[in-house]
Amino acid sequence: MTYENILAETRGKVGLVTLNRPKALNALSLAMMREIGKALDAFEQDDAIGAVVMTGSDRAFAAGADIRDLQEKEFMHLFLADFPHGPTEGWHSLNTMRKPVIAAVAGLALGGGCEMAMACDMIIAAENARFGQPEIKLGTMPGAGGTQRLTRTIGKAKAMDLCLTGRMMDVQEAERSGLVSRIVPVAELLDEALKVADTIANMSRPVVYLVKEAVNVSFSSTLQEGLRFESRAFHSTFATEDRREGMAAFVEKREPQFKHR
Ligand code: DAK
Repeated sequence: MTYENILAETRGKVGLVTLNRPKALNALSLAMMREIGKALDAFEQDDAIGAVVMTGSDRAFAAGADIRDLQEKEFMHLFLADFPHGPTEGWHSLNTMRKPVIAAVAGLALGGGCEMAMACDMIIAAENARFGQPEIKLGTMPGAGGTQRLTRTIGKAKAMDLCLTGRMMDVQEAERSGLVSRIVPVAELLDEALKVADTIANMSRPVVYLVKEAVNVSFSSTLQEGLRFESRAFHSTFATEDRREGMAAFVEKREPQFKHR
């Protein structure tokens, strides 16, 4: 399938979504968000794909929601569409998909761009990456996770600092704060992200789903509830063929052949 604002392709078992509005620093137009949603849905449904990488250009992952799109919007439109969570708005797929999504971020990840990266399952960042929630400078505020995912990830002090001043943080600060899992040179970003995604895609898919779900449960549960969920999920891996294969392969000193069953 071809799109106007993104490129969607496969690299082996990995789906790759590249945001492709370079002149607008990949500002997330509504059309682009819908295309992202469609591409993610297609990868989610494709049995040959085990993980997804989402990336932008060397200069910008995404400089936020497209301000020109937002400029004319009124309360009632946003409310009735449940923007950005409504099923047609693209974010929906990112929030609900079971296959892991890696954000490979170079350059700017601002506003909705930072929020989209945080909605992914991990962020691998290039040395030139910068993150921020500058909405306050536009007289509005983050609306897709900037006050929630960011605070849970980097803590109240830094989240307040970023959301109230609109300043950007560089990649070192982002890594120190726990927002970014790895920092790599710009030229190596995509290869590294694809390599990590390929590693995940070669694991047992049902177990990958369980791990992702369990980590995400920690955001919405008490520790007791989360530990209970985790132990039940762990028990259920013993109902898979892949768990049997993984342990047999270890004992027999060979690579496991997971069948995603
Ligand atoms: N929207 C539209 N166009 C943008 C853009 C954006 N967010 N960011 C950059 N561009 C465009 C610029 O207009 C310019 O276009 P031309 O003038 O060449 O046509 C081109 O990209 C290059 O930008 P600059 O010339 O400004 O480049 P600089 O290097 O000088 O500056 C910059 C880069 C990123 C610092 C600057 O462009 C900038 O401040 N951009 C705006 C960043 C920003 O404020 N982002 C947050 C947008 S608000 C919601 C959920 C989510 C959201 C909202 C609501 N609800 C649930 C209701 C999300 C909101 C946002 O993300």
